[in-house]
Amino acid sequence: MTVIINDDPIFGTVEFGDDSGTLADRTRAGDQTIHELEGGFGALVGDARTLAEGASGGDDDILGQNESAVTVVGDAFDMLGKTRGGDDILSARGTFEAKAVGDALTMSDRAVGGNDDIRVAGDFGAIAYGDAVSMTGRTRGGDDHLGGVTPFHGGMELYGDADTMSGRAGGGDDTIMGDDLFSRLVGDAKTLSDNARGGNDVLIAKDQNPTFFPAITEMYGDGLTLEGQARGGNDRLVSGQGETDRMWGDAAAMSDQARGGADRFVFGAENGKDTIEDFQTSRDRIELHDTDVHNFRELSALFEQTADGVLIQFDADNSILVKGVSELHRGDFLFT
Ligand SMILES: [Ca+2]
Ligand SMILES: [Ca+2]
Ligand SMILES: [Ca+2]
Ligand SMILES: [Ca+2]
Repeated sequence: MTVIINDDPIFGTVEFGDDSGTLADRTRAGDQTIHELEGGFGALVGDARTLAEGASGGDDDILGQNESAVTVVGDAFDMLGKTRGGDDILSARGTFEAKAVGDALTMSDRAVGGNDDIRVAGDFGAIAYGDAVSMTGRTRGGDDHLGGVTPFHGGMELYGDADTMSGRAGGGDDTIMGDDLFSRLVGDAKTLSDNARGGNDVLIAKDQNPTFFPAITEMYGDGLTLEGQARGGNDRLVSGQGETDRMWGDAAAMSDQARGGADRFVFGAENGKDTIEDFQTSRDRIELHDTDVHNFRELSALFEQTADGVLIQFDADNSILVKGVSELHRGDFLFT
């Protein structure tokens, strides 16, 4: 039994799976299937407006399709106190813009996100967060799977946990798959600050579809920015075939006290023209799978020192630029 309200100040019409108010006192919300294919909804929410005081979200299956913009949320607008999100299956398709949030718009206190499976498709833009837009307090993100498409170059942004993580928020171990066109894949959040901690994530760029424009994928193992004393996780970033990947194992910008993890950068044959932006010798590693190069002696013959770092030039169309390093050693590589 779902509840529809028509007067939400942000979303207009909102459909809630269980309750348009607050669920508390150890209530467990039901497992709903909500499929709205006709549009007219600003937001679909799996369980309630607010989960508080021991409440937990159900395991919902939610699909929202709209001719303008649609937002699909797995559990609630807000999760606070000791609450838990369900393991939801979410799909948002907007003719203009699609947004999906695995658990709640805001998670605070000791809220824990569920393990969600999330797909977004927006012709002019798609964005998804595995757990929340904002995570504060001692919240924990779940282990989510995210993916999607943007047919018209709108750009897709996928965040394993949140937009912002602060306090002692911790990210889950997420798996994030890219698109053919422009994708930004982020293991944890756009910004991690205070004592936030990133999870151990897997980011996979999609192989280039030759009928499309050249694909560009930006991958960040933890965030765009690590502030305060934030810590990154140990992430795995997998290059897509034939496209341009820009890869940061940790973040593009880090404060003096922030620390990254030990990351793996993974490449196969026909990797395209890729860049590793923040390689840390003797901490991170580069894995080469099924390439024509089988050992370090063969590989080092392809090294070229440039002003930006070491360029590994396989051929005219395929290379890896390892920025900011003056030399690379045998121990920096794995061959399989
Ligand atoms: Ca739910
Ligand atoms: Ca989640
Ligand atoms: Ca997550
Ligand atoms: Ca991470």
